[in-house]
Amino acid sequence: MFPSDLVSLLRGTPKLVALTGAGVSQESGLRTFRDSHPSPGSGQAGLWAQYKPTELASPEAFARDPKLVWDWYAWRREAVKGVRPNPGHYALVEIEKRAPQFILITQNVDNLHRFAGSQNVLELHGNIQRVRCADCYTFTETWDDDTETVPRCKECGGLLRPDVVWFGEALPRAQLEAAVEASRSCDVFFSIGTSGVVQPAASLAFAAHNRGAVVVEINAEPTPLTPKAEYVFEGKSGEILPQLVRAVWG
Ligand code: BJW
Ligand code: ZN
Repeated sequence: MFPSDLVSLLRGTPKLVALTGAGVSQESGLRTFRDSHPSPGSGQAGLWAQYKPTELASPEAFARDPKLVWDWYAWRREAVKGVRPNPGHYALVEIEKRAPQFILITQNVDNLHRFAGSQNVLELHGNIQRVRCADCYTFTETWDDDTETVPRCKECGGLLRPDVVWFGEALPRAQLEAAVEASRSCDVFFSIGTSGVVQPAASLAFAAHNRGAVVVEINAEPTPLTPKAEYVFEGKSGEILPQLVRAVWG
C-alpha cells in the first residue's frame, strides 16, 4: 500500500511535521466541522444537530447569543471527556517515539493527542478544557454553571468563554511561529484529517511544499491540498496511520 520510496524516505532521518484536523478525532466519535454526516456515537441527533459548528465558533455568535455559544461548548467539553483517543492518535505517538525529529501541529481543541501520549504538540486553535475571561483573559478552573446566563469572571465581571480561537481571532503567537518555522524546515509534511480551508493553518502545508518538503496527505476525501501532495492516502486516519507505522518502523 505504501510506495517503497516513501518508506525509505521515512526510514531515513528526516524532519517530520504532521498537521492534524478534526478528521483525526472523528473515529473517536467527535463531530468534524464541515462534514454533513454526524459521527456515530456522538449524540449529534439531539439538540445541537440543528446548529452549524462554523456559525457558533465566532466572536459574532458569542456577542449575539453568549449563552447559546457557552452551552454548546459546555456540551462539547463533556463530550470530549467521554471519548478516548483512537488508533490514529496512538500511531502519531509511535511516530514521535521512533522518528528522531517530529513536531505535531494540531487544529483540534480536544486534547486527544496529549491524552494519547504525544508530547511535542503545538495547539493552534486552543484547548476546549481551558476557560478564560473574554475581557481580561484571566483563566479559571471553577465557575457556577447553574445560572441562566453565562458565568462571569471573578476578577472583572466579564463573561467567561472557552480558550479556543474563533474566526477573526489571532492564533497564539508562539505556537503559530513555531508551527511556521517547523513547516518551513521539515523534509516531510503530513496533512491528516483536515479539510485545509481554514487559514493560517491551511497555508502550512503549502509553505512546506514551497520549501521542497514532501507532502503526504491522509484524508477521507480530496481537499484543496490534494493536487500538491506527492502522496495521497484516501481513507480513515485511524486505519492508515497504524499501517504506515508498521510498514516503516514495524
Ligand atoms: C477524515 C476522517 C477520518 C473525516 N480520517 N480524515 C485568508 C484567506 C481567506 C480567509 C482567511 C484568510 N486568513 C484568515 C482568514 C479567515 C479565517 C479563515 O480561514 N476562513 C476560511 C474558512 C475562509 N481564519 C481565521 O479567522 C483565523 N484567524 C485569523 O486568521 O486571524 C487573523 C488575525 C491576525 C491578528 C489579529 C487578529 C486576527 C482563525 C481561525 C480559527 C478557526 N477556529 C475553529 C474553531 C476552534 C474552536 C472550536 O473547536 O470550536 O477551528 S473553526 C474550525 O475549523 C476549527 C478547526 O480547527 C478548523 C479546521 O477544521 P478541520 O480540522 O480541517 O475540520 P473539517 O471539518 O473542516 O475537516 C475534517 C476533514 O477530515 C475533512 O477533510 C474530512 O474529509 C476528513 N475526515 N473523517 C481521515 N476518519
Ligand atoms: Zn475578567
